[in-house]
Amino acid sequence: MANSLLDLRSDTVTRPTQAMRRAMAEAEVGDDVYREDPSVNKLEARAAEIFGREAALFVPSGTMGNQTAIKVHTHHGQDVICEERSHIYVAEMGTMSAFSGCVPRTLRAPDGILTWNLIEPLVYRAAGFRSRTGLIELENSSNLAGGTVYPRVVSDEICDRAHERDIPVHLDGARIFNAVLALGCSVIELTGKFDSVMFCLSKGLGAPVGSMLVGSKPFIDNARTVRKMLGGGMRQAGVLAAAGLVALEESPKRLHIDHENARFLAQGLAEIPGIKIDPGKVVTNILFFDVSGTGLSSYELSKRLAERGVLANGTNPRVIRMVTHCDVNRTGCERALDELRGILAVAHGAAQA
Ligand code: TLP
Repeated sequence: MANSLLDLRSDTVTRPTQAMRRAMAEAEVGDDVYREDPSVNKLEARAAEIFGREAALFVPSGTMGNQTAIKVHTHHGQDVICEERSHIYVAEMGTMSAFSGCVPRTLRAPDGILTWNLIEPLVYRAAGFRSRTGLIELENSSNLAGGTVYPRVVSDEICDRAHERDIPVHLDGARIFNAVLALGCSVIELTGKFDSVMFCLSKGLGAPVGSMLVGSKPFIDNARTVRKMLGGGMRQAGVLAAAGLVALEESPKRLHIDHENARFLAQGLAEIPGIKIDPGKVVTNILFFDVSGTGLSSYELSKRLAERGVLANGTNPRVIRMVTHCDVNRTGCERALDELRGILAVAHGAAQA
């Protein structure tokens, strides 16, 4: 990997494996809008089985999966309670308002992990005075809070209390297999109480395209209609589903490598003067670190890293995010740390001269 580009910007950058490419080339296909694509049908059946649900739906992206779920669960004018760093609020282009007519009711939780105690004061179900709570949304792992995870008791309690009030709960499980690994439980144990779950075949699982929505049969029937409204009826999508099936069966087995590499990076970063990170908080494949003590902004540091072939995004002027994935190995992580040390040595040398 010495001279090649090392891409730590996201786990969305992975390239399909040989097995995925072979499966894509050989995929049986049909028109999925007629529900005649055998590869899509197989993927949906398998996803439903793994999540212990009645049905599943293949969607082009995590964003479409989340926004489809919001549309199915809510009515115009309702609130969606979510954490202030949640992807549905920060990075889905205001679609919950533009498409579903909902108001994001956000709050900040330590490490991005909401609890029922934090949520309860925001819940409003009576008619007449305020917009009503239409949906609660959790994200596990919580991307922009640093890949943190919801302990099962916490998310179970939120679902139970919400259901007592007839409020549905949607899970953005873009990286649910990372969360499951970090928590040491099964997918069904961790997600069983949610009304709907979105998870990504791309990202950590390495498929080139695609996400899944899982839930009850009536929910998925409605979601299929909404997916078409959004232009997500994909016809011969079996070429993509075939890669997704390989990702679903094979990739969860190797995610521990990404978690180990993220921890290794975090420990190395913590030893670099001027960089702040708590390696103890890095439990999945995402890490954020504060570079303000280095004398360089995150953007300047990212730029200098890129000049040395290491890509990592500044998320605000002080903070850089790195994400490990199947196209990054331990040597790559060592290289990222070496390049960072080299850049800072040059910068500090220049400052002293
Ligand atoms: N996350 C991307 C960016 O959009 C921030 C990334 O690089 O991490 N939910 C979560 C928790 C996500 O992190 C993402 C993508 C999505 C949903 C959306 O998935 P896509 O990109 O498939 O629409």
